[in-house]
Amino acid sequence: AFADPRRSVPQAGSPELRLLRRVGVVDPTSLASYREHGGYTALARAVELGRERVIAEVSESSLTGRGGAAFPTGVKWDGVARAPEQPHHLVCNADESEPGTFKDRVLMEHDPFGLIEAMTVAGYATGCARGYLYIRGEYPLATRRLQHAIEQARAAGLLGDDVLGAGFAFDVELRRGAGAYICGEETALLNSIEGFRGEPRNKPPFPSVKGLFGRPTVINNVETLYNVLGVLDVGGAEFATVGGGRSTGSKLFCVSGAVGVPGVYEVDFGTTLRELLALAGGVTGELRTVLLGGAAGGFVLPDQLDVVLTLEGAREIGATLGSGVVLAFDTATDLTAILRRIAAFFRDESCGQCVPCRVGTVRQEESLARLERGAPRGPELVLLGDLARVMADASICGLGHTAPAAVQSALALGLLDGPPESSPNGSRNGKVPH
Ligand code: L3W
Ligand code: SF4
Repeated sequence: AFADPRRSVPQAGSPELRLLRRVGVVDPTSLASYREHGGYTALARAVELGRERVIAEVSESSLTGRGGAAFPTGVKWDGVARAPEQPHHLVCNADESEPGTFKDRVLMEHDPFGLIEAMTVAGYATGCARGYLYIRGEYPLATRRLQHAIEQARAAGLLGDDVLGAGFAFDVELRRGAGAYICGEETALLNSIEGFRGEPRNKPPFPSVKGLFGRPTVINNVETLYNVLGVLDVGGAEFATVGGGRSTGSKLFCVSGAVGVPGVYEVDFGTTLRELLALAGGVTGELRTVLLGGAAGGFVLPDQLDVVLTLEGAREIGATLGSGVVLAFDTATDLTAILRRIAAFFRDESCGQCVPCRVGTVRQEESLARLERGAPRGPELVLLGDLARVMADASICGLGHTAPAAVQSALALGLLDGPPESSPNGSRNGKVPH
């Protein structure tokens, strides 16, 4: 039901820039079908341009990472391409686990060759002979289709020792996760591939300097890599004309909750949240709030629906686009129960390596439970604010940094019972001051 190309509605740019253009159109089990629908033109173009020019095109496109942190892809690729230590490694982070996300699954299940081609382009440009595709264990169909696509590509000389007969080697190895959210954190993922416990490493050094097996490593989200195909098909300059600022190209959003037609929607950066909700069939019932950016994101009020969906626009209202989660809640929703569920999720998924997160996620959930039972708000809000600050300041990784975000956002916007009030630590909409 999610695989409907009509949900791809970018307003500007060439059709080649549509991430969902092959979804529901191409036969995902057939390399011939993929080629009939524009497959492998980007790799051919990459080889024609040469490594440096490919990275220049990606830099010119201003493409940023779609996993949530929006780091410039060109900068990442350039760093690894220039690193003197060998070998270089490529990793695709397909451990899509943020509650409310399912966009990468749609791409991988319905256009698997696209990801293999995009990884090959990335490997070629950055000098990696081996790519690891780390996929969420709960995605069996995507795993089967990708494995099949890898085998087909190998048989056709599109992976292997001499890709396209162009004199470079590249191959892809699939690795399956085992159900831990934390393995989507890039350094925990690297540890998991290496056979160690999935615990995050301290950063820096960033993976581009010291990553998989201690070597320079490019690690990109699935959606980021699909964008590279469009960059090469139309050129970085044209890609950059869609959207603007740090938000170029289109973006996939996973819209769910109190909307008429939940699913994955592709829109240009710059579309408003109101327009996106309308595309998804509109809000069913009376809207209470929208959670933007997932469990690590922030809430948006009904009078903020004209927020422009760009990195910059989201930041203006103290929110984040994260990995593209849009979760609508109507007035019948028990938001305290939702927040407790989010808190329980982070408590479950904390790897336990550092104290602020291991203890903080437990204390946060306990406090929300007391609030739910009607405990006086004042002391609980002070405690929740203190916990948020400590977790943001002293946790090792993004899970601990962002575990209090939704709770702080809800409190700051007065979404829980009681009159609207600011969080006692001065935070606003989930942004914890350092
Ligand atoms: C070289 C530097 N590289 C940063 C690289 C870094 C990483 C990327 C972003 O993600 C997000 C959060 C949530 N030289 C560098 C550098 N890099 N500085 O850029 O890095 P960073 O550390 O800012 O963020 P992060 O920890 O990788 C945090 C989101 O992740 N999140 C959940 C996401 C879930 C999904 C999903 O399920 N599909 O994506 C939870 O926190 O939005 O913004 O590659 O190495 N100087
Ligand atoms: Fe583990 Fe949480 Fe510390 Fe991250 S912040 S390393 S998930 S305990």
